Amino acid sequence: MEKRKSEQLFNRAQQLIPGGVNSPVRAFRAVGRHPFFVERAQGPWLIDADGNRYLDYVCSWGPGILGHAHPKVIEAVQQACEKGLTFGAPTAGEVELAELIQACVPDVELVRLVSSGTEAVMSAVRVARGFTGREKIIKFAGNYHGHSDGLLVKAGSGLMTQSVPDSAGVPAGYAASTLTAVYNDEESVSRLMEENRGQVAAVVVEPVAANMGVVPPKPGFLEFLRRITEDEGALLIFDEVITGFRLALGGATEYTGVSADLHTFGKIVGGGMPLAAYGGRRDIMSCVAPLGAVYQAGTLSGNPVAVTAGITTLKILMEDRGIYERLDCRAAKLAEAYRQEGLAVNRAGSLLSAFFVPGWDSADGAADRTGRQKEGGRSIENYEDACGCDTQAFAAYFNRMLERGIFVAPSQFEAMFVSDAHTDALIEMTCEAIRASVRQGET
Ligand code: HOZ
Repeated sequence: MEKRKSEQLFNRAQQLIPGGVNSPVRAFRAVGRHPFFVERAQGPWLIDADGNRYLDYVCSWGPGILGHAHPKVIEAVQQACEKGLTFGAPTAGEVELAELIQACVPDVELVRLVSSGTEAVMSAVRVARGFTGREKIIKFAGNYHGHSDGLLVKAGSGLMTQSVPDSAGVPAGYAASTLTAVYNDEESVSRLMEENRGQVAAVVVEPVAANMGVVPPKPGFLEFLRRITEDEGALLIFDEVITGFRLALGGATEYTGVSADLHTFGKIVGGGMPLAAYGGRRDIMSCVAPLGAVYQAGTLSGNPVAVTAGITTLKILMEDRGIYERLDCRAAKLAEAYRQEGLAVNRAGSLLSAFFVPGWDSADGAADRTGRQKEGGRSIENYEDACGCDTQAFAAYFNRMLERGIFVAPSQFEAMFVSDAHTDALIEMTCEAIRASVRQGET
């Protein structure tokens, strides 16, 4: 595999950009190699600066549900660009996107557009605090909600990849208002609620966790969160930056049947451009300025080009309801290939993770939301379980897949994303690569 141009770019990048990358996991440190630099992407393929082609299961960490550079999205974006890139004033597109989000997720009665998932969750938490007049929040170890100060506590994603539970630079006071519970463990939530009665503004959760690898909620867990937040006068925030429009058009609420008070969206909602959103119950969202006293603003919020990409993507998804079945079926085939090779697999729709668990017995089950794990069998249900994975074995597998031209996330703790551009033939090719890569590691 030719690497000269990517290596040269990485050398230059490291002179000026921390670690040579603009987001840590991209540095490939956890898999012991240097990153490739992308030149372009089309459908399921990424092409790097040296002309190598990779079948892409990172999909820009989630937005690429249609594959890269979908012709309809590109055409709409080109037309939008010709009208101007940013106005700092309202546009018809913002209204249309808000209407589409509401049509997909009816719980979202009022919605505000922002520019990143981090901003969406940070703002939703502020709204929850403003609405309830309380300061504390409960989050779950291994859930990742972006990099705002108060949410970088026992976070997943890049913090797990780098084995740092908390970021430096977060004032102790901020972290003190963030209480951490164990994902899928009702008792841990009840205990925190009891110890902090009347002080918890919200429980913020990834309804299907996808930043410690994919970890679906156990049956009844989200229902429990719904009940306990209602009983305690706290709000339930679904961080749907990954799950929104991916698990189903109606996101986690449609997929699990559980409603939240506030939802946050990113990735797919921006169709591959920097756009995110938060919204929910009208009475709660009415706290947001200029209606209410919770301030939140942004020069590029509702950017017209990003809005166009989002509208076009959502319309394609809405017009093709068969897409979710196709994605589910293809992801199931990948999951089965991993399972047959004796790995622990968690899957929810088109999100999946194969975990390299030391001593994993194929008689053990892996969790899916139907509670499919075998009686008495083990499964990856929370942060501690995920932390027990053999990251060296994962790294070796990652490299073997990449050498076969298949790009999965360069970390044990990120999801594998299936897009509509991953045809049945490509899925079959990937299953072959999985079999060969896993077996090669055993010899
Ligand atoms: N935090 C992102 C994955 N969960 C990584 C984003 C990126 O590196 O682009």
